[in-house]
Amino acid sequence: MKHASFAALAAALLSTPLAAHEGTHADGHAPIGVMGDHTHNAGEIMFSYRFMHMEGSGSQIGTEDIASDTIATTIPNRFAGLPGQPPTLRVVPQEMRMEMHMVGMMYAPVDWMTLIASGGYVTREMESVTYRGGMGPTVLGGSDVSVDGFGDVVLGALFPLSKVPDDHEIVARAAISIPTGSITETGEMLTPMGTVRAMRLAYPMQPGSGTWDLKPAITYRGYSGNFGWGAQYNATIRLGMNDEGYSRGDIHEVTGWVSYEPARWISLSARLAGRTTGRIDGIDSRIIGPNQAANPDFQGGERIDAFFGINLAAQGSLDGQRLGIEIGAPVHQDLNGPQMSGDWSLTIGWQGSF
Ligand SMILES: [Cu+2]
Repeated sequence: MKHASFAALAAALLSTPLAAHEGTHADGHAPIGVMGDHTHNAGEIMFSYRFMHMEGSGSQIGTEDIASDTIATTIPNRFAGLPGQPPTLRVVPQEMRMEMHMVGMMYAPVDWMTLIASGGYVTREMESVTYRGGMGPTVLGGSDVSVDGFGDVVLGALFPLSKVPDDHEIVARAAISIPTGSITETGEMLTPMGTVRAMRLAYPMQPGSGTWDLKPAITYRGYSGNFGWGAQYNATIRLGMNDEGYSRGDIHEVTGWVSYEPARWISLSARLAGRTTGRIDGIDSRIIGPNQAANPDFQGGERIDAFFGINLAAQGSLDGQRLGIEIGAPVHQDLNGPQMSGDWSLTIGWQGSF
């Protein structure tokens, strides 16, 4: 009898909306910039769409800003000695924009596992200035190149290691990134000699990584009253080299946030994220130029970003529909440079559970 009532209680708890996303609490999900934070109950399916925008400008070496003229006249070009290659970096990136439309799907065939799939369409744009000839501070002109295409696709699963509705959830992610994105995009660049040449664009412009990557993550989220908090570690571990002979640096990220829910349908969050990204290992023999972004060593570094976010959760008949917005900006950057600095980012996302 006692066992039967426990079983009935457990069944009731699992079948109520409370167990799904901890009800429709707006803070039942992490800030929209965090992936893989929650799982679903058996039979649930969720679709998501995120729009991301990121901008960067100027250059840094380590934590220090460096002026374009200084880069153009003092930083050695690693390709110097090859035909047409000047001794210093005569093409200096000024601004970069990245936009991504990302769609995701989650499906839980069983309570202990939620399958995930996501992929995006990326647009990257970079403006650079070209200095005249092999030396001196005279600007010859500029190039504005843009690339768009599908990025890499992530497939995997989330496992709820511990899940107590309205109290806490611990989620582990096991996922793999499939190299569906192009790494051979080209664009027309103005050379220091005044000619415009179509060439393979530098590493930061390519939509894909070209490598199969492991994407592990572990997330903890907790709640008490109107407050929520969470933390996640996630990584991107490159498996081997891509077809062009290099691999992007591994990424390790730790993020933590707090949220406040003034009403059930709205939650405000503050988040910090620290990330280390390795240099590129190997080299693409077709990415050559007097440009910092063409140097595999001038990639990666450390950065800490601060974010402010809002989660909205529909109530009543639109239950299961969510909107999230998060804006962020770096508070610390220590770059393997010269490398372009990040300025700010925006993520807007919709999530719908069925
Ligand atoms: Cu979901």
